[in-house]
Amino acid sequence: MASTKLLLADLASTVKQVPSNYIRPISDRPNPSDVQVSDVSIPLIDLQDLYGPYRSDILKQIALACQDDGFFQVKNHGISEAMINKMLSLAREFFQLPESERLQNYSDDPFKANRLSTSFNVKTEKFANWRDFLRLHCYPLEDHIHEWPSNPPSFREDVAEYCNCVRGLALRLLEAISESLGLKRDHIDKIISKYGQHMVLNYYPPCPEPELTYGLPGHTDPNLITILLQDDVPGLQVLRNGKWIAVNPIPNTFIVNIGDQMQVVSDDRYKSVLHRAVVNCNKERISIPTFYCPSPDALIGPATELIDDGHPAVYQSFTYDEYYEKFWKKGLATECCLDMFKTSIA
Ligand SMILES: O=C(O)CCC(=O)C(=O)O
Repeated sequence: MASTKLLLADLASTVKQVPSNYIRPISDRPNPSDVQVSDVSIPLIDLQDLYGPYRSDILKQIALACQDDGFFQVKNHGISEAMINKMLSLAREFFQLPESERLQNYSDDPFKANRLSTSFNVKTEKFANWRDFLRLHCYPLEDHIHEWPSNPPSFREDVAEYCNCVRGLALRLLEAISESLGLKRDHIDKIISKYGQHMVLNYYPPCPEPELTYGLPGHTDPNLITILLQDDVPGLQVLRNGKWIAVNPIPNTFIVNIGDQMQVVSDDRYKSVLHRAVVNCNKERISIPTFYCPSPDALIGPATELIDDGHPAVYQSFTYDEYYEKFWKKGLATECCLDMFKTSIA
Protein backbone atom coordinates (compact mmCIF):
# COMPACT_ATOMS: atom_id res chain seq x y z
CA MET A 1 0.00 0.00 0.00
CA ALA A 2 1.33 3.48 -0.87
CA SER A 3 2.57 5.47 2.10
CA THR A 4 0.46 8.31 3.45
CA LYS A 5 3.60 10.06 4.66
CA LEU A 6 4.73 13.08 2.67
CA LEU A 7 8.31 12.99 3.93
CA LEU A 8 10.68 10.06 3.78
CA ALA A 9 12.05 10.69 7.28
CA ASP A 10 8.63 9.80 8.71
CA LEU A 11 8.34 6.67 6.60
CA ALA A 12 11.90 5.34 6.74
CA SER A 13 11.87 4.53 10.45
CA THR A 14 8.70 2.43 10.06
CA VAL A 15 9.76 0.13 7.18
CA LYS A 16 11.97 -2.96 7.10
CA GLN A 17 12.07 -3.02 3.29
CA VAL A 18 12.41 -0.34 0.71
CA PRO A 19 8.93 0.50 -0.70
CA SER A 20 8.52 -0.51 -4.35
CA ASN A 21 8.59 3.05 -5.76
CA TYR A 22 12.19 3.42 -4.50
CA ILE A 23 13.44 0.19 -6.11
CA ARG A 24 15.53 0.76 -9.23
CA PRO A 25 15.82 -1.72 -12.12
CA ILE A 26 18.81 -4.05 -11.67
CA SER A 27 20.82 -2.25 -14.37
CA ASP A 28 20.44 1.06 -12.50
CA ARG A 29 21.48 0.20 -8.95
CA PRO A 30 24.56 1.22 -6.97
CA ASN A 31 26.54 -1.87 -8.02
CA PRO A 32 29.61 -2.27 -5.73
CA SER A 33 31.70 -3.71 -8.60
CA ASP A 34 31.46 -0.30 -10.36
CA VAL A 35 33.00 1.42 -7.33
CA GLN A 36 36.77 1.77 -7.11
CA VAL A 37 37.96 0.49 -3.76
CA SER A 38 41.12 2.40 -2.97
CA ASP A 39 42.37 5.39 -1.04
CA VAL A 40 42.34 7.49 -4.19
CA SER A 41 39.99 10.41 -3.83
CA ILE A 42 39.57 13.73 -5.55
CA PRO A 43 42.41 16.28 -5.15
CA LEU A 44 42.66 18.20 -1.87
CA ILE A 45 43.81 21.81 -2.40
CA ASP A 46 45.08 24.03 0.41
CA LEU A 47 43.84 27.61 -0.10
CA GLN A 48 45.98 29.06 2.71
CA ASP A 49 48.26 30.95 0.30
CA LEU A 50 45.69 31.84 -2.34
CA TYR A 51 46.55 35.52 -1.91
CA GLY A 52 50.26 34.96 -1.23
CA PRO A 53 53.38 34.25 -3.26
CA TYR A 54 52.20 30.70 -4.12
CA ARG A 55 48.99 31.78 -5.85
CA SER A 56 50.17 30.53 -9.25
CA ASP A 57 50.93 27.05 -7.80
CA ILE A 58 47.43 26.88 -6.33
CA LEU A 59 45.92 28.00 -9.64
CA LYS A 60 47.81 25.18 -11.39
CA GLN A 61 46.38 22.66 -8.93
CA ILE A 62 42.90 24.06 -9.52
CA ALA A 63 43.34 23.90 -13.32
CA LEU A 64 44.47 20.25 -13.17
CA ALA A 65 41.62 19.25 -10.85
CA CYS A 66 39.01 20.98 -13.03
CA GLN A 67 40.39 19.34 -16.20
CA ASP A 68 40.89 15.84 -14.87
CA ASP A 69 38.27 15.39 -12.14
CA GLY A 70 35.80 18.28 -12.35
CA PHE A 71 35.93 18.02 -8.54
CA PHE A 72 38.30 19.04 -5.75
CA GLN A 73 38.25 19.50 -1.98
CA VAL A 74 39.49 22.65 -0.27
CA LYS A 75 40.99 23.23 3.16
CA ASN A 76 42.00 26.53 4.79
CA HIS A 77 39.12 28.06 2.87
CA GLY A 78 38.37 30.86 5.37
CA ILE A 79 35.13 29.46 6.83
CA SER A 80 35.51 28.68 10.51
CA GLU A 81 35.12 25.23 12.04
CA ALA A 82 32.56 26.72 14.44
CA MET A 83 30.40 27.93 11.54
CA ILE A 84 30.64 24.58 9.76
CA ASN A 85 29.62 22.70 12.90
CA LYS A 86 26.79 25.14 13.57
CA MET A 87 25.42 24.68 10.05
CA LEU A 88 25.54 20.88 10.26
CA SER A 89 23.89 20.80 13.70
CA LEU A 90 21.17 23.22 12.60
CA ALA A 91 20.39 20.99 9.62
CA ARG A 92 20.26 17.92 11.88
CA GLU A 93 18.03 19.78 14.37
CA PHE A 94 15.69 20.86 11.57
CA PHE A 95 15.22 17.32 10.27
CA GLN A 96 14.65 16.06 13.82
CA LEU A 97 11.76 18.45 14.43
CA PRO A 98 8.34 16.83 14.89
CA GLU A 99 6.66 15.90 11.61
CA SER A 100 3.91 18.52 11.98
CA GLU A 101 6.50 21.24 12.48
CA ARG A 102 8.57 20.22 9.43
CA LEU A 103 5.45 19.88 7.26
CA GLN A 104 4.74 23.59 7.61
CA ASN A 105 7.55 24.09 5.08
CA TYR A 106 6.44 21.29 2.71
CA SER A 107 5.64 21.81 -0.97
CA ASP A 108 5.80 19.55 -4.02
CA ASP A 109 5.87 22.53 -6.42
CA PRO A 110 9.32 22.56 -8.04
CA PHE A 111 8.92 26.25 -8.92
CA LYS A 112 8.57 27.33 -5.29
CA ALA A 113 11.95 28.77 -4.34
CA ASN A 114 11.98 27.94 -0.63
CA ARG A 115 10.46 24.63 0.36
CA LEU A 116 10.88 21.30 2.10
CA SER A 117 10.27 18.29 -0.10
CA THR A 118 11.38 14.75 -0.78
CA SER A 119 13.15 12.77 -3.52
CA PHE A 120 13.70 15.15 -6.49
CA ASN A 121 10.48 16.00 -8.34
CA VAL A 122 7.67 13.86 -6.94
CA LYS A 123 5.25 15.07 -9.63
CA THR A 124 7.18 13.72 -12.61
CA GLU A 125 9.79 11.17 -11.57
CA LYS A 126 9.55 7.42 -12.22
CA PHE A 127 11.60 6.32 -9.20
CA ALA A 128 11.77 7.98 -5.81
CA ASN A 129 15.11 8.88 -4.22
CA TRP A 130 15.97 8.12 -0.61
CA ARG A 131 16.23 11.72 0.61
CA ASP A 132 14.29 14.66 2.00
CA PHE A 133 15.55 18.14 1.23
CA LEU A 134 15.07 21.73 2.24
CA ARG A 135 15.77 24.06 -0.68
CA LEU A 136 16.55 27.69 0.07
CA HIS A 137 17.23 30.61 -2.24
CA CYS A 138 19.87 32.77 -0.60
CA TYR A 139 20.48 35.82 -2.77
CA PRO A 140 19.46 38.53 -2.31
CA LEU A 141 18.77 37.36 1.23
CA GLU A 142 16.04 39.90 1.93
CA ASP A 143 13.92 38.50 -0.93
CA HIS A 144 13.86 35.03 0.59
CA ILE A 145 14.69 34.89 4.28
CA HIS A 146 11.08 35.51 5.37
CA GLU A 147 10.11 32.24 3.61
CA TRP A 148 12.76 30.16 5.39
CA PRO A 149 11.86 27.96 8.37
CA SER A 150 11.60 29.87 11.63
CA ASN A 151 12.30 26.79 13.72
CA PRO A 152 14.93 26.07 15.10
CA PRO A 153 14.67 29.64 16.41
CA SER A 154 18.17 30.70 15.27
CA PHE A 155 17.73 29.09 11.82
CA ARG A 156 17.31 32.24 9.73
CA GLU A 157 20.07 34.22 11.40
CA ASP A 158 22.62 31.40 11.43
CA VAL A 159 21.91 30.16 7.91
CA ALA A 160 22.09 33.74 6.58
CA GLU A 161 25.53 34.12 8.15
CA TYR A 162 26.64 30.82 6.60
CA CYS A 163 25.31 31.91 3.17
CA ASN A 164 27.32 35.13 3.29
CA CYS A 165 30.50 33.24 4.14
CA VAL A 166 29.96 30.67 1.38
CA ARG A 167 29.26 33.49 -1.07
CA GLY A 168 32.66 34.99 -0.22
CA LEU A 169 34.32 31.60 -0.82
CA ALA A 170 32.43 31.15 -4.11
CA LEU A 171 33.63 34.53 -5.36
CA ARG A 172 37.24 33.74 -4.39
CA LEU A 173 37.00 30.39 -6.18
CA LEU A 174 35.40 31.90 -9.30
CA GLU A 175 38.24 34.42 -9.55
CA ALA A 176 40.78 31.64 -9.12
CA ILE A 177 39.04 29.41 -11.68
CA SER A 178 38.86 32.33 -14.12
CA GLU A 179 42.59 32.98 -13.76
CA SER A 180 43.38 29.27 -13.93
CA LEU A 181 41.84 29.28 -17.43
CA GLY A 182 44.18 32.12 -18.44
CA LEU A 183 41.30 34.63 -18.29
CA LYS A 184 41.23 37.89 -16.33
CA ARG A 185 40.45 37.43 -12.64
CA ASP A 186 37.06 39.13 -13.00
CA HIS A 187 36.12 37.51 -16.34
CA ILE A 188 33.45 35.19 -14.99
CA ASP A 189 32.19 37.88 -12.65
CA LYS A 190 31.71 40.23 -15.63
CA ILE A 191 29.92 37.83 -17.94
CA ILE A 192 27.64 36.45 -15.28
CA SER A 193 26.99 39.87 -13.71
CA LYS A 194 24.28 39.06 -11.15
CA TYR A 195 24.65 35.70 -9.45
CA GLY A 196 22.03 33.45 -8.01
CA GLN A 197 22.79 31.42 -4.91
CA HIS A 198 20.70 28.46 -3.77
CA MET A 199 21.37 25.90 -1.15
CA VAL A 200 19.92 22.54 -0.30
CA LEU A 201 19.96 20.78 3.05
CA ASN A 202 19.89 17.10 2.07
CA TYR A 203 18.76 14.55 4.65
CA TYR A 204 19.31 10.88 3.83
CA PRO A 205 17.73 8.64 6.51
CA PRO A 206 19.17 5.15 7.16
CA CYS A 207 17.88 2.80 4.47
CA PRO A 208 17.00 -0.88 5.09
CA GLU A 209 18.12 -1.97 1.57
CA PRO A 210 20.66 0.59 0.30
CA GLU A 211 21.67 -1.64 -2.62
CA LEU A 212 18.26 -1.12 -4.27
CA THR A 213 18.08 2.65 -4.42
CA TYR A 214 19.94 5.98 -4.40
CA GLY A 215 19.95 9.03 -2.19
CA LEU A 216 20.44 10.83 -5.50
CA PRO A 217 21.21 9.07 -8.81
CA GLY A 218 24.09 10.15 -11.07
CA HIS A 219 23.72 13.70 -12.38
CA THR A 220 25.75 16.75 -13.27
CA ASP A 221 24.97 20.15 -11.75
CA PRO A 222 23.34 22.68 -14.10
CA ASN A 223 24.92 25.73 -12.40
CA LEU A 224 28.41 27.31 -12.45
CA ILE A 225 30.05 25.80 -9.39
CA THR A 226 28.82 23.90 -6.36
CA ILE A 227 30.34 24.10 -2.88
CA LEU A 228 29.31 21.11 -0.80
CA LEU A 229 29.53 20.61 2.93
CA GLN A 230 28.97 17.07 4.20
CA ASP A 231 28.89 15.51 7.65
CA ASP A 232 31.15 12.58 8.61
CA VAL A 233 29.05 9.87 6.95
CA PRO A 234 30.30 8.76 3.49
CA GLY A 235 27.85 8.75 0.59
CA LEU A 236 29.11 11.00 -2.22
CA GLN A 237 30.56 9.18 -5.25
CA VAL A 238 32.15 10.80 -8.29
CA LEU A 239 32.64 9.20 -11.71
CA ARG A 240 36.23 8.92 -12.93
CA ASN A 241 37.23 6.83 -15.97
CA GLY A 242 34.05 4.79 -15.81
CA LYS A 243 34.44 3.91 -12.10
CA TRP A 244 32.73 5.56 -9.13
CA ILE A 245 35.09 6.95 -6.50
CA ALA A 246 33.82 7.34 -2.94
CA VAL A 247 34.68 10.77 -1.53
CA ASN A 248 35.21 10.03 2.12
CA PRO A 249 34.53 13.07 4.29
CA ILE A 250 37.47 15.06 5.65
CA PRO A 251 36.40 17.33 8.54
CA ASN A 252 36.45 21.08 7.82
CA THR A 253 36.78 20.74 4.08
CA PHE A 254 34.38 21.69 1.31
CA ILE A 255 33.95 19.85 -1.95
CA VAL A 256 33.90 22.03 -5.04
CA ASN A 257 32.63 20.88 -8.41
CA ILE A 258 32.41 22.36 -11.85
CA GLY A 259 28.85 22.72 -13.11
CA ASP A 260 27.55 22.63 -16.69
CA GLN A 261 27.82 26.44 -17.16
CA MET A 262 31.50 26.44 -16.25
CA GLN A 263 32.11 23.63 -18.75
CA VAL A 264 30.55 25.89 -21.41
CA VAL A 265 32.51 29.03 -20.41
CA SER A 266 35.75 26.99 -20.50
CA ASP A 267 34.75 25.53 -23.90
CA ASP A 268 35.10 21.99 -22.55
CA ARG A 269 38.51 22.47 -20.92
CA TYR A 270 36.90 21.99 -17.51
CA LYS A 271 34.51 19.13 -16.87
CA SER A 272 31.09 18.96 -15.27
CA VAL A 273 31.21 15.42 -13.92
CA LEU A 274 28.57 12.87 -12.93
CA HIS A 275 28.19 12.33 -9.21
CA ARG A 276 25.65 10.59 -7.00
CA ALA A 277 24.75 9.96 -3.37
CA VAL A 278 24.41 6.42 -2.03
CA VAL A 279 22.76 5.58 1.28
CA ASN A 280 23.54 3.10 4.05
CA CYS A 281 21.58 1.03 6.55
CA ASN A 282 23.04 2.41 9.78
CA LYS A 283 23.39 6.13 9.77
CA GLU A 284 21.52 9.19 8.62
CA ARG A 285 23.60 11.52 6.44
CA ILE A 286 23.50 15.26 5.87
CA SER A 287 24.98 17.14 2.95
CA ILE A 288 24.60 20.82 2.16
CA PRO A 289 25.42 21.93 -1.38
CA THR A 290 25.46 25.62 -2.26
CA PHE A 291 24.78 26.13 -5.95
CA TYR A 292 26.28 29.23 -7.46
CA CYS A 293 24.43 30.16 -10.67
CA PRO A 294 24.28 32.86 -13.31
CA SER A 295 21.18 35.06 -13.16
CA PRO A 296 18.35 33.77 -15.41
CA ASP A 297 18.99 36.35 -18.15
CA ALA A 298 22.81 35.95 -18.23
CA LEU A 299 24.09 35.01 -21.68
CA ILE A 300 26.34 31.96 -21.40
CA GLY A 301 28.82 30.86 -24.05
CA PRO A 302 32.47 29.90 -24.41
CA ALA A 303 34.83 32.76 -23.42
CA THR A 304 35.99 34.37 -26.69
CA GLU A 305 39.59 34.46 -25.37
CA LEU A 306 39.54 30.65 -25.34
CA ILE A 307 38.39 30.28 -28.94
CA ASP A 308 40.78 30.07 -31.88
CA ASP A 309 41.37 27.87 -34.94
CA GLY A 310 42.67 25.07 -32.76
CA HIS A 311 39.82 25.46 -30.27
CA PRO A 312 36.58 26.24 -32.09
CA ALA A 313 33.50 27.04 -29.98
CA VAL A 314 31.92 23.79 -28.84
CA TYR A 315 28.74 25.55 -27.64
CA GLN A 316 26.40 28.20 -28.96
CA SER A 317 25.32 30.95 -26.57
CA PHE A 318 22.12 30.64 -24.56
CA THR A 319 20.54 32.23 -21.51
CA TYR A 320 20.73 30.41 -18.20
CA ASP A 321 16.95 30.47 -18.12
CA GLU A 322 16.77 28.41 -21.35
CA TYR A 323 19.21 25.90 -19.92
CA TYR A 324 17.53 25.58 -16.55
CA GLU A 325 14.15 24.94 -18.13
CA LYS A 326 15.59 22.02 -20.11
CA PHE A 327 17.29 20.68 -16.98
CA TRP A 328 13.98 20.58 -15.08
CA LYS A 329 12.08 19.04 -17.98
CA LYS A 330 14.61 16.24 -18.28
CA GLY A 331 14.66 15.42 -14.57
CA LEU A 332 17.66 14.03 -12.70
CA ALA A 333 19.38 11.83 -15.26
CA THR A 334 22.83 10.83 -16.36
CA GLU A 335 22.31 12.48 -19.76
CA CYS A 336 23.28 16.10 -19.39
CA CYS A 337 21.56 18.95 -21.29
CA LEU A 338 24.85 20.27 -22.70
CA ASP A 339 24.53 18.25 -25.91
CA MET A 340 21.45 20.27 -26.86
CA PHE A 341 23.55 23.44 -27.01
CA LYS A 342 26.52 22.15 -29.02
CA THR A 343 27.54 23.83 -32.28
CA SER A 344 27.67 21.81 -35.50
CA ILE A 345 31.47 21.47 -35.28
CA ALA A 346 31.28 19.71 -31.92
O1 LIG B 1 24.78 14.36 -0.96
C1 LIG B 1 25.74 14.53 -1.70
O2 LIG B 1 26.89 14.30 -1.35
C2 LIG B 1 25.52 15.02 -3.12
C3 LIG B 1 24.40 16.01 -3.22
C4 LIG B 1 24.13 16.44 -4.64
O3 LIG B 1 24.75 16.01 -5.59
C5 LIG B 1 23.03 17.39 -4.90
O4 LIG B 1 22.31 17.79 -3.96
O5 LIG B 1 22.88 17.76 -6.10
